[in-house]
Amino acid sequence: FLTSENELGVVAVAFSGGQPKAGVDGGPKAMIEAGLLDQLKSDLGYTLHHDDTIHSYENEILAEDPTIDNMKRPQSCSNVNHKLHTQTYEHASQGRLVLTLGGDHSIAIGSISGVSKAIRERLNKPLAVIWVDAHADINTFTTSPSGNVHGMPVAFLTGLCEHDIFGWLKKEDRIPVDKLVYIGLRDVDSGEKKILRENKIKAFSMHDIDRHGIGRVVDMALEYIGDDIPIHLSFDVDACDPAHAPSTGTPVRGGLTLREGDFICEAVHQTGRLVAMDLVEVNPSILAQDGGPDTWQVAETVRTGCSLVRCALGESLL
Ligand code: 6HN
Ligand code: MN
Ligand code: MN
Ligand code: MN
Repeated sequence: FLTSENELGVVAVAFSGGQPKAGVDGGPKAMIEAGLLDQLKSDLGYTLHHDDTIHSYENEILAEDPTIDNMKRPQSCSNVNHKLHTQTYEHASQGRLVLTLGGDHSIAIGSISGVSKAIRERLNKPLAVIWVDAHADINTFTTSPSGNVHGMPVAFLTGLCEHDIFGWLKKEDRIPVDKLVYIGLRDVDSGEKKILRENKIKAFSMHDIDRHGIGRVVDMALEYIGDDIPIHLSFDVDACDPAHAPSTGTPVRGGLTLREGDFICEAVHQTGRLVAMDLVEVNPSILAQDGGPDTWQVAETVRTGCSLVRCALGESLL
């Protein structure tokens, strides 16, 4: 077994500095208040290792944090991710499954590199990453059209881009490009497409899901990773269609149904090789379609996030 049975480390990361829209730091609180952690405890039988703190990193967004090389708030993003890296590393090196609740997707820089380090030390294996997202989040600071760090985490994690500001991210804690696989892509920048092509990165778009069905796509993704490799599932709620997850910073139409999202999580759970999950980009302050407050749509997004986590942690097992 890759993790000790039913031991779960939880890191709740209230951070929004990787993108410009206020409120995504409220994601963890909303999911926890909706009962997520209680369900994991009482319904799924996990022993939770959580300091009962939603770590607010909003106060670590520095007042003075000028753009460097097209990266917005680079020092704040780096500081927060370095702390998070230490937290996921500590959980994973104890053999716990690690659940990171975001926050914007820039936090995957810390969560994945921390788990990767622990898995290498404990098991002497690389870490595979299944990145479920409408976006590829693989812009370098050079290709990024926005300068938002939440569009760049995969570039830093794979070493396709390096910067002194993320100097704490060590080579040996990176993830190999050939153990990375995407599911759900439908809004990929032209610079990112070039990066995906040139590095032969495995990616299943919504088009592939339409063509083959979600079952076959997930099988192909898991076959690609290989049999005995630990998996980190990084799930951006915007992979799901805005019908199910409208309250997110960068929604894109034509996404996964709730069942397709849940199915991915269930299938990854069934491998028995899930060692960590991120659930990110739930923004309870974003009210869909700019049509004014619609608390139902916010609640729906939170419910979707909670459902994805429960499925990845085994809820659907009969
Ligand atoms: N996310 N590709 C766009 C950018 O700004 O680089 C969007 C990124 C979205 C990031 O959803 O985690
Ligand atoms: Mn915590
Ligand atoms: Mn993302
Ligand atoms: Mn996204």
